[in-house]
Amino acid sequence: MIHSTSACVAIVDDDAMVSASLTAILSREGYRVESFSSPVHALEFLKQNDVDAVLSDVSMPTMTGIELLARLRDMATDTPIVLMTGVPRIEDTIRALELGAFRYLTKPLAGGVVRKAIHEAVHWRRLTRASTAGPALADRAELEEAFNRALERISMAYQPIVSATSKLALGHEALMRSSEAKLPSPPAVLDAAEKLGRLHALGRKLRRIVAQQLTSRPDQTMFVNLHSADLADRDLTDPKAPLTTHARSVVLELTERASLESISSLEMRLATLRELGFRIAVDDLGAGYAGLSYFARLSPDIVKIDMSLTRNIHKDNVKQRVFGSICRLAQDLDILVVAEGIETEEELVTVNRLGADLVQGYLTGRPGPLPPPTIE
Ligand code: G
Ligand code: MN
Repeated sequence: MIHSTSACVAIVDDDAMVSASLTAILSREGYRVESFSSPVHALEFLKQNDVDAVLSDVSMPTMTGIELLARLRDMATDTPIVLMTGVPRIEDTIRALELGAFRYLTKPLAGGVVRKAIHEAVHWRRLTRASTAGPALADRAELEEAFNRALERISMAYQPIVSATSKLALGHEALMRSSEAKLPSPPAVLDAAEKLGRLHALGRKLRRIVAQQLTSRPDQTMFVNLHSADLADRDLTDPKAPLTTHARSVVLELTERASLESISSLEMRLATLRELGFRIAVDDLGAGYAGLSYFARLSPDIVKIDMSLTRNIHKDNVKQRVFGSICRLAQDLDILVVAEGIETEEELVTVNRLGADLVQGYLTGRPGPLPPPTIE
């Protein structure tokens, strides 16, 4: 895919061969690539220039990728960093998560894995920037029309979240679906809402649909994704708002990736939501920006571990150890663990053994209409 205004990616790797092949892969995608064999030089460049994503090796002689990440965080940049390592070590993985590495990839790397990680990193970066740099006026009118149509026709699909042992559905995650041709995917709709400053309108619409569903199905526990901007919407905590009346049946999912809010105000808003009866989940743990420290401070009721950690977990010792550590931490804090993106029996067996309470994924149920109530 060629990006309209091409995004800039910095590659940091002391291995010239790896660097050349990554440069080729990403250049073909239309990215502008700056490559550095020395992390020190990369850091110099990153101090002066704004890049959309950094792809860095972990073990390098002058400075490790983890140190580079720490230095960038000291500079208070939001630039997402994707780390790659040939020798995955548990300490590094945990440190990378703490520092908020965007992804932690294991070499040898398939081109597709790199492309996906960088694409998501750049997309994330653009989303966080969107509020400051709005679209041009002509584009804006067109975008607004498309967004309004999308909003009118939006629907929800429901994916079961099941017990890791009994496989019985204990709840469903409500997932946005768009039938607007110009904004065909949930990220496209979110992106448009963000650019247009219409996030609250979108959030309200989604919550209204879920509330309607709960009115006819009060037996359900519904997991609802919140954009961090929704936390500032008064409708969310309005006792008369449609979803608030069902608060005790609702788990609000806060994505780790999205929130850059100051934790103190975030904590206050979450306390209000809890008083209303909502439960709180941290979504996508392990894939995000803010890392484990964020998760610990929110003390959620539920934590959902991202599919980047569960994919092929049965074959990956480091993933197993990270997953196991998160489960133990969660257990100590009385937090339920949901393993996301479970596609195979092997993954299910492994996450169950490591301590996941609940699982969600194509293996145990695809997103779709809510199944009819079971008659007891
Ligand atoms: O970020 P969040 O966890 O809310 O995203 C859920 C998304 O993941 C949905 O779009 C859903 O369709 C998708 N999804 C759910 N289960 C699986 C799975 O087993 N594999 C993959 N690849 N995607 C999944
Ligand atoms: Mn979710």
